[in-house]
Amino acid sequence: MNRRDLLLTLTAAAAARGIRPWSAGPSKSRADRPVPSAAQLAWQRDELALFVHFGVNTFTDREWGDGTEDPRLFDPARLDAGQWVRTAKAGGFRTLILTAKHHDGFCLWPSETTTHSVRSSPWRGGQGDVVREMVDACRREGLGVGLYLSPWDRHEPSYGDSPRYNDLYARQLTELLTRYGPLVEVWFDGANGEGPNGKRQEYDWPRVHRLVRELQPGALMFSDAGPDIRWIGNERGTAGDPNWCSVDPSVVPVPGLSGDHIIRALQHGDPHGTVWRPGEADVSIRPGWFWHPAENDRVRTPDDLVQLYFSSVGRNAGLLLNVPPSTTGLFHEADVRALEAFGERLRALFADDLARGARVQASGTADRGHGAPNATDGDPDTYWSSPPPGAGTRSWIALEWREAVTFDTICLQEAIRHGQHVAAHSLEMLDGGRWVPLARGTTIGYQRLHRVPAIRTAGLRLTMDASFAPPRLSRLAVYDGTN
Ligand code: FUL
Repeated sequence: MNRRDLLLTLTAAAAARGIRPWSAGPSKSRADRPVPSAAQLAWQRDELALFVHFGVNTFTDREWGDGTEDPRLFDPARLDAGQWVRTAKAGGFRTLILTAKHHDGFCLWPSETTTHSVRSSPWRGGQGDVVREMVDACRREGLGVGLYLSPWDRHEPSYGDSPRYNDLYARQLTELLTRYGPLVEVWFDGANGEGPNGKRQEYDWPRVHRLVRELQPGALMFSDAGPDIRWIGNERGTAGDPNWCSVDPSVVPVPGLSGDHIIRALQHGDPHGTVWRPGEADVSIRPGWFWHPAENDRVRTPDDLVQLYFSSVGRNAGLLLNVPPSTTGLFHEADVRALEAFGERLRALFADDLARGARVQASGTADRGHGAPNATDGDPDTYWSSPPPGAGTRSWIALEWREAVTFDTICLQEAIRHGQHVAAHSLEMLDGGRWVPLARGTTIGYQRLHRVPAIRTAGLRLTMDASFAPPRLSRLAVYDGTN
């Protein structure tokens, strides 16, 4: 959709609901629009989480076990969760999310609910607990912990006998929620295969959600239906454009529904949505989620990982990158090298914000204390607050350098603590004393990254072309990724 069409669509859709985008005149108050919880805000600022798919599939070279796997297969000779955590840290990741149980039903912790677990394996003489080892390693290094408990369980005989299995699932979840201290994220998918008795399992999502809220009030729940973080609608690590954090909760009421309109809603969110539910883009560093020896030379390159960062975190989503340990219990050296190089690339790219050395001006400031320099002070909690523009005008913020600078990356952030409001924006650069178009985009949200061909200029101007409320910009940063 071109920009004119986008504006028309937004304006028409908004008018139908009594909300006027900013370019169409003064808007309703910001209070009408959703904002993140403190935990959601912290989650968005974390940006990167590492997914760890590990279990019996690692040893059978499969993606989905059928539940008949012998627990004695599980015997990672050199398991060291410290290596996972060190690698995650080197890559800039803030949280690790482990498959405590995948669809095959094998539990990586010694659950009281089943013998199909590490307890029946030779690993650590049956005394081991992978969840515990990962949690301890994360705590030592100050990283957050998340757990994935697959509802679909191909081993458990009660699966399909809905109330009975729901009780067992609640007990497993309770173990995970009570034994390991605070969790950042609890990860659910909607996979819902047929039970051994041919019956379809009806999951009790309200019960699951209540349990998490009660036992881990600070944890965020992920699924395609949220309620706190939504799936981004694909497993390619690419958020939609635009990507709103707000959603209409009636479109995806429970996990596991399918349909084009649902995928669209997950990809883009809804600018008129009443609920704040940011998107998370899950993708694997290899073709599969689990480790397969044949894929050791198919690990994503650092360039490719940086590209994923731009298409997810650079489009207002979180990135959940899967890195599967091998049968040794360690990340393979190819994955470690790629993650370390990825971390170095990002650190180098974002090391020197050229906006810090620029003079910054804006079309206006709504109130004292929220002036334009707040957008370039590097503090995510301060912001430039624009007053509502007069009729026919748009608000802008501009950087001017005494001497021309070279850059190819521009980072924009809204102060999302106060909501996501910008629907369209454009960037211009100074060329021979005139402002000429450089790039344009739709919404901003937590973060919108623009990559442009490297340019040399003494000025950059951001104009807000449409917004649902006067915008608050916490960040306008400029980087040179060419060296
Ligand atoms: C899906 C599963 O079926 C895949 O095996 C993988 O775990 C992916 C992250 O979620 O629902």
